[in-house]
Amino acid sequence: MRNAKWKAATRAAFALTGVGALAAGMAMLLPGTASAGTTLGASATEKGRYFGTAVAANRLSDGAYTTILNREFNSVTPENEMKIDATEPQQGQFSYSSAERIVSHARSQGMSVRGHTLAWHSQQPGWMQNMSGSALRQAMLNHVTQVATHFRGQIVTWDVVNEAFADGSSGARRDSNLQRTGNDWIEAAFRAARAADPGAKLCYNDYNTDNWTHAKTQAVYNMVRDFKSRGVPIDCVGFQSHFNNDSPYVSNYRTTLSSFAALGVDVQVTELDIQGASATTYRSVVEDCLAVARCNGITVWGIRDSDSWRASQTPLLFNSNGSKKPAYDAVLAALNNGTTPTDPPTDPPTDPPTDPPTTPPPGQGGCTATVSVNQWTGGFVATVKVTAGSSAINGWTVGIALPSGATVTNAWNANRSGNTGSTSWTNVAYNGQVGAGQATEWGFQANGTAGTLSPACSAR
Ligand code: 9MR
Repeated sequence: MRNAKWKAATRAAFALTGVGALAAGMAMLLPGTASAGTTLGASATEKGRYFGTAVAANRLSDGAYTTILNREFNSVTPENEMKIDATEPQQGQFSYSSAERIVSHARSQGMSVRGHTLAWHSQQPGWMQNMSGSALRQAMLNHVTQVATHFRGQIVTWDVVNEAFADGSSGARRDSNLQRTGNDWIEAAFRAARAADPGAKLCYNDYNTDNWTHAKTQAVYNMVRDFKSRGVPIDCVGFQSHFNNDSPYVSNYRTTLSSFAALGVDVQVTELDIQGASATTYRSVVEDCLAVARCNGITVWGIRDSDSWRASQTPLLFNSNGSKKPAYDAVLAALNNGTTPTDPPTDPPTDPPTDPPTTPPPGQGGCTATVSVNQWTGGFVATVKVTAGSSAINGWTVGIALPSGATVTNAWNANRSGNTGSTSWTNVAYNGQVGAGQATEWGFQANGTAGTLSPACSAR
């Protein structure tokens, strides 16, 4: 339901985005015309994603800024205007004018809006900083309810809770006045947000959660897994992805995104900036997102370097004078070159075949399936990896015998037949074609105990 709405919103955003996107959209419909977009938003839309930026309300009067914004982006995140200090400066007195300037600009341009953020230890107004215990818990829940209700229907995704885990090796929650109200403050915030705006996707958002081996990443992963197993309403995880020399991009970023996605949540790159704006690193981030079917979109944290919270690191896609940097070209090329997750291209491939003539026909090299299980008391998530053998495959079927008592409750990136006993799984439209030696991942969640699962793969 939310996914359908999301896609409709994305399509609407595409249809309404500025002139460049419209031109690209029309080009896409003309037979025989290359479908590569010419703006970040149009190209991302062709891949079923959005491309967004943080926006500051006080910059909307800068014509150079809005020209780039309207041309290139189809999603916006208010950089500061929806934070607690901005929206409830005095307890019980709500102030939405700056946020609404951004929302109405976005609406006039057909852009979607990510709401940021309903509950956070930082940028609290003075009255909240001074609160504790059940009074603070109540005030926090009231804030979530009021703000999410006010914007109901206008926000595609909310960052419900921001930055609740500690840095370093502890894997612990960050100490804060909110955390001291009880460990369940995060799930309470998510429940309040769902009740207030049932149509919005609800995200947990954090930084330094990019490296799969880091304790903080694992701690957030464990929380999301726990939330999914207990029915806490969480739909997505935001990876801020502020990359710099102290916290660099790492090649296991894709593993991080896909591992979270395998829990049954969407993943989004929410505040991307890269110290020095390496074109190679920007390209890698885009490729990693495109490689994960549930990576919905990418938001950069500002438009021009001069708009950045870290301007001296020149971390963005546009120079301070508004010109495109090499990183911009790399991002656009990566978006245009990427594989399409939902609508496989129908044009014949233009690259000459690279397989040697001795390669067996599709499917004859077979496939293998391996499964990794995350088990908790009463349920588990199984992540299944299908790897093509010595030739490319056009489709796959995996049989998995579940032990008695195990019942599948939901699945992603595969079609299912049966949810107990002998289950059979086949590819969906976008992940049946797998190159020789390449792999694709899908998964399911189930009640009960997995035991040892022995998947059997057959290829077409
Ligand atoms: O970019 C924001 C900057 O203008 C503010 O001064 C700062 C105050 O905390 O917040 C910045 O945005 C942060 C975001 O809300 C959460 N993740 C880290 C971002 C950069 O600090």
